[in-house]
Amino acid sequence: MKNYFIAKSRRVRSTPYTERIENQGVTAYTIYNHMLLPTAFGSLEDSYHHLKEHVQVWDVAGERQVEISGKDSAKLVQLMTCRDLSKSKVGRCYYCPIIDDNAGLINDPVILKLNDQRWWISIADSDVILFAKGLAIGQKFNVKIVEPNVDILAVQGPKSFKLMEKIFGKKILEMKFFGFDYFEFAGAKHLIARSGWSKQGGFEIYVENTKSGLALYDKLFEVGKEFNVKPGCPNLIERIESALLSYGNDIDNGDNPLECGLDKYVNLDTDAEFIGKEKLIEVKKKGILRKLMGVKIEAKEINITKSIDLINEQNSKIGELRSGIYSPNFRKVIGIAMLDKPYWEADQTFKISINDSIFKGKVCDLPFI
Ligand code: THG
Repeated sequence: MKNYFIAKSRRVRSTPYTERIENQGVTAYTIYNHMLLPTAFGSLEDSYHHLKEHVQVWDVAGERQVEISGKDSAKLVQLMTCRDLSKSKVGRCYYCPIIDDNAGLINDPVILKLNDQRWWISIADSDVILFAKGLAIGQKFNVKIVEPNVDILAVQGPKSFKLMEKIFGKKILEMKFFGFDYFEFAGAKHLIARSGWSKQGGFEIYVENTKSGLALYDKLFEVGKEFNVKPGCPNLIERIESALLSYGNDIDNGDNPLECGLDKYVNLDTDAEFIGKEKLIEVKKKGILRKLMGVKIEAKEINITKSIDLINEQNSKIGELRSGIYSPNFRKVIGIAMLDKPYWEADQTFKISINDSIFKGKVCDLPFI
């Protein structure tokens, strides 16, 4: 596959860390929320093995925040998500599908409750701020909606705990998964959460003070030497093996959260008022007609730039592959696919054409085992 350069401009926003990662050898970017998001530092497989064994620092500033504050902020945030946030607590993160009136996914952010009248929606790649502003205007809500200057640094990998402890002290280890708290560094307070887009453990630092954040960036590499720290980024192999969904790739506005296996984050039996509730109740009653599943394919290589049809023995389309990569762990291509009813059962077989060759594959449950 031939590769092309991304032409940088003001519209394709750089991050405060761009200069640093370019000095450290970033080799590929994608665009995420109109911002540069690194996708490779050389070999994906080398980075995958490193992430599973050591610790990496990631520039994920592209995970932008939509800040909603004011008297009606809780109402607006609830209106946007099908997850019941009525019992949500300050100091916690919540993975929340945002849906429209047709129950189509608008985004799948992490929502942070900063206080009763201030929330951060840490978004995947779609313009949630416009949806929020539209709703607030229509509902005449008393809220302020902005994209604050927050640039997340993720510290991921099994040795992230030792590295962060060295810089911030033992207290950082007390945080539970998806909890957050404030920690001081170089004269500034930083919100740090126990979260991140890998399943190797770690933290996300929501940097608001760029000067202190850059000093912290350098400190992480200085102190991290003994833990074999490297610059990294969300790793396609690791995230598919871990079944972390990517909005725009695995799921989009044409899918509802029940089709995407996000049932855990759909609350239809409470008083929570949100857009798309009636539609979701109807979908749940009728039952879904497609389902997001894992697949394993007897191939050594794949490069997905658009969805690829999955075909059964009768040569009918039974679904589409949306993401995929060769997995060193399973020694075959694994991927995330939308399967039509009734072909979504585990062990269902299919054929797929990759680079003009036909390969055999099998449907499996998510997460992969
Ligand atoms: N961190 C932050 N913001 C983000 C992401 C992130 N915004 C964009 C994108 N990632 C949003 N998507 C996800 C998808 C999955 C998870 C987080 C963000 C995730 N899921 C866990 C899981 O699936 O096991 C746990 C969810 C739960 O049980 O609550 O972590 O990575 N700041």
